[in-house]
Parts: sequence; C-alpha cells; structure tokens
Amino acid sequence: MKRGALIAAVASAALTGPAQAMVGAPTPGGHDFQEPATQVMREIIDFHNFLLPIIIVISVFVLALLLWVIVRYNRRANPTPRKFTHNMLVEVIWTIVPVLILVAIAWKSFPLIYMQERIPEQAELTLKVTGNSWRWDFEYPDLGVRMTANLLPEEEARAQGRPYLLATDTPLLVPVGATVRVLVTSNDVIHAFAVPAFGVKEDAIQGRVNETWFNVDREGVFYGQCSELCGVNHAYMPLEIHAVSRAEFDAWVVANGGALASTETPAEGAPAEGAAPAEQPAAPAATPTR
Ligand SMILES: [Cu+2]
Repeated sequence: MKRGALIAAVASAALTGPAQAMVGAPTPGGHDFQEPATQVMREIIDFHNFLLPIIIVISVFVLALLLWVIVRYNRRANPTPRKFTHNMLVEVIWTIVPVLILVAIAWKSFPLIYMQERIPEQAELTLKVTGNSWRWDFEYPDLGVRMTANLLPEEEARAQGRPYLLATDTPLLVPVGATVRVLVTSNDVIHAFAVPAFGVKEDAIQGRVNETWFNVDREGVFYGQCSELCGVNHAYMPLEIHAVSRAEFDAWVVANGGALASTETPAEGAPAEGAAPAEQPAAPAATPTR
C-alpha cells in the first residue's frame, strides 16, 4: 500500500512537470515538519529540535519522581512519615534549575520571534492577502495584480494529479529569493494565512491588517490552508503558492495585467533615468503603515 501511494505521488509529480514540483505539502503518514523553504522555517525547526529533548527529559524526570513517590511513600510502604517539611538544598535546586532552563530557552527563542515578527526593511514586494468566507483574495498593490483563489474541484484535481483540498484554481506566484512582505486581513470572520514550509501563520482579522513576511529560497509548489476555525467551509480554503524564477514571475505579472516597473528600478538604481521619477512616488504610497 505504502509503496503504491509513493509511486502514485511520484507519478503525479512527474505528470505536472518540473515547474510544478511539489515541495511544500503534507505526505501520507508523515509526522515531521515539511521541508523548509525559508530561513525562518529552518530556524523554527532548529528551535524545535533544541526544545524537544529538554521537554522529554523534564517529562521523564517528573514521571520518575511521581512513580518513586507512589512506590516508596505510599501508606503501606511508609506507614509513619517523617515530620520535616523543608530541605534547603532541594529547594535551591528546584528554583535555580528551572530558571536556568527557561533562560536557555529564552536565549534561543527571542531572536527567532524577532526574526519572524520584524518585517525586513528591504522587502521588495508587498502581497496583500484577504480572507473571505470561503476563498482567498490576493493582491500585489505595487504591481497592480489582483486575483481570487478558490478550491480546485475534486474531479479537476484528480484529473490533473494535484492534491485535492490543497490545490487552488488560481495559484499565486512569488519570485524565488525575494523578500515578500505580506499584509493579512479579512472581509468577514477570522481566517489565518498559514503556509507550513514558509514558517508563516498569520491571523486574518476583519478591520485590521497583520503583517508577516517570507523569502522562499527555492522553486516549487507550496501548499497551505486557512488555519483558523472560520466556519462550515473552513476545510475548503487552501493556499497554493508557486515559487518561480524572476523571469517567470515577471511574465505572470504582465499576463495578469500588472506593471513591473516598481520592482525593477530599486534593485538597479541608476539605469532608466526617464522612468525612475515617475515610479518613485508610487512605491511609498502603496506601502501601508500601522
Ligand atoms: Cu478560514
């Protein structure tokens, strides 16, 4: 069975072609994280690997203590308990050791939180994501691209060899290696924009704009889902993001009626003098601040 499923998965990946290589998706029977595609997700996995042994040691230690107390100090084994209530050394140890453990965890986790929450200033692309009951709206305000992604119907997904409940009818494209600043909001109830391979999970809340960011370091197809219990069709709000080369992304933007100028000029700097002044005012105006 397992081998069959694997062959089917490989075959479906092959059918959809090299550009469609499925990278960020859950696998049958999988129990670990998806393969990371951003530095943030790599750091999250590192932190997880740091935390897991600590949690296991603490849990095993507490379990052993409990068992020891149950066996050694029950009424039958220990009919006349001692009267003392304090032991200075034990109390010092059980105060200091947990503090040291917490300091070690904080030492590792605070930089990670900072990295996740602080949007890099050189973010070159702004993506606005709006949750709706039940579909996602995407917009690149600086490029003039706007689109709506719905769940790909089951028959179509099967016919195309794409994963039902993860594939959408209109995949979103992002360029590889670009820092994408994501503005997340909602039109109705609370949704959440979550893409596991990117290490991104941001609540989409009506009437407010949350921020997050990602920078995908390789090409591939990455799937996510709404991860907030938003209503009856909560399970039918997939996210499909294709990380592609800059040229492919540019072509896609143009094909969707967008203009490329604002992404190209800041990187190049000097060339195209005639075009630069016209584009400068457009970029700050389209960058909302809290
Ligand atoms: Cu939702």
